[in-house]
Amino acid sequence: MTSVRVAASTLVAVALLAGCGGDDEATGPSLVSLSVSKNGSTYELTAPATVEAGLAEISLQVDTPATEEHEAQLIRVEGDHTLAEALEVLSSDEGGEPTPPWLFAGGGVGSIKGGTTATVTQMLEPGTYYVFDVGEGEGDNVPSFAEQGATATIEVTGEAGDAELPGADATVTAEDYSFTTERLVAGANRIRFNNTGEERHHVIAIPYEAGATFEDVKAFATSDGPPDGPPPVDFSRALVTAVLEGGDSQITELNLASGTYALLCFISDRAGGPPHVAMGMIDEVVIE
Ligand SMILES: [Cu+2]
Repeated sequence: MTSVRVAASTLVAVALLAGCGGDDEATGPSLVSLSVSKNGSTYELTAPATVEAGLAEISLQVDTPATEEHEAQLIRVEGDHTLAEALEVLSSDEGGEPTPPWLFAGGGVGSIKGGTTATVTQMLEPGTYYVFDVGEGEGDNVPSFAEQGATATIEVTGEAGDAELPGADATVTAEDYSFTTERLVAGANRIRFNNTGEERHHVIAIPYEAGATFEDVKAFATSDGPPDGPPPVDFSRALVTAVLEGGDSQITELNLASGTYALLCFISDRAGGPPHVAMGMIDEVVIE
């Protein structure tokens, strides 16, 4: 009882300090809590049914074995397109087909290991969003976790306003078709990931294996046939952000070790075609 009364009086004090109980400025970003869990042989993704438009802090909690990697990619749709339609587009995307004009990447939380959580901060425009765990288990041609049930729908309501993203320590900028980075260091980097291009991009950061060169990594990442020899990068330590449309940004975290990383994008143009890595969207960054 005491804590409830303290909380209530704190709210009154905050409202008085804000000068106006209904002031939007005092409410801060919308908190969007997502979680993925394993339910027998299927997966479940929970999300709030509605969220206020504007600045949003989106967190993902993954309650699965640590050997699995999960993510929460937001997809915004225009018009009356169902979750099943959007999922079908995403599930067949590997062929590099054109993206329908009603489907947009909406950010979200990139890949994280089971038993961990991650948070991003970004703007949410009003509209219908579907959340898909586009990760998948080991093996070829396995269904994504989204195809095994890890999906949700969020209606974003109201006006987006013009709030600014909070500050970050470092930046990673994707354009068509390259990356630039500023101030990345060993350890936990709170980064601003900017997509200043026209196309959709994400960033995948993968550490080099000892002795690997940029030429080795480039040859491996762009080879058509099966690569010969062991990979020059350590996929088990890959870091993956969510996909953003051109012009969008989000604040996220990259936990880097010292060493050399390849930065890659595997998304294709809206018009279809090869993944961007095959168009030269691969760079390296040395972390100290
Ligand atoms: Cu790209």
